[in-house]
Amino acid sequence: MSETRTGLVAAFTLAGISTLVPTVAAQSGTSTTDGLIWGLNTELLAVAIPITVLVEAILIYTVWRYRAGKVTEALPTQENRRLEITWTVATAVVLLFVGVASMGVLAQDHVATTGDSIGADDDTLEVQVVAEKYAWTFNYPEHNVTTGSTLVLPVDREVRLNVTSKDWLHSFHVPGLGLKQDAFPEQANYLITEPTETGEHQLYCAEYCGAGHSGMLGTVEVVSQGEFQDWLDEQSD
Ligand SMILES: [Cu+2]
Repeated sequence: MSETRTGLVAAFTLAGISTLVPTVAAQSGTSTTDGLIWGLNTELLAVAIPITVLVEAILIYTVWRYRAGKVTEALPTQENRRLEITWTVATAVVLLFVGVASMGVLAQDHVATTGDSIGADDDTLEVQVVAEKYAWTFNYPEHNVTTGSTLVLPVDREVRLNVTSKDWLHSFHVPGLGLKQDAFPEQANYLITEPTETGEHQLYCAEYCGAGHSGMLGTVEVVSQGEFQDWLDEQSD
């Protein structure tokens, strides 16, 4: 009995230590969207890693404890109602946590925006993202500026991207900022985010759209607010 107890204590200790790992690895992200997604990832890992370690520890302990030569005959499992209730409730708690944590992130404007819902306020920068075979065009309607291939965004300011297409299905995908949205003809799909770090990110088309699909690339440049203003001024000259 004391051997079993020692094994369980060891398993729980390992599980406890492993929860520290994802906490240390947590990161704030390059945009509010990216931060929310990575935050959820970290939370889920904090639950998944201890469970993995616990199951592996019990498995290894069982293999060692009941190895050949020590116990000669396998015995049928006895009914244990308390144990069955425990693992049913524990599983339910874990699934509930995963569900609630995921919904908490998915329900946010900065992760999933549907239709023309939108919590965009007056200070939000509007950009129209137009996809066509095989290029991207960005239009800043408030500033009368239109550019191709490079989307320039100011840091620490909310931006609302109105993603659409001129011909058929494409998808606006910037993994570095945690952004992805389908582009459909005659339909506006929105993305709301706020870049929190300056830097350059690769833009991909993530919906197979024809022979030039693999070359349908672009760049997203996140610059300081001052640089953004200078860039806008340059464009309208
Ligand atoms: Cu495309």
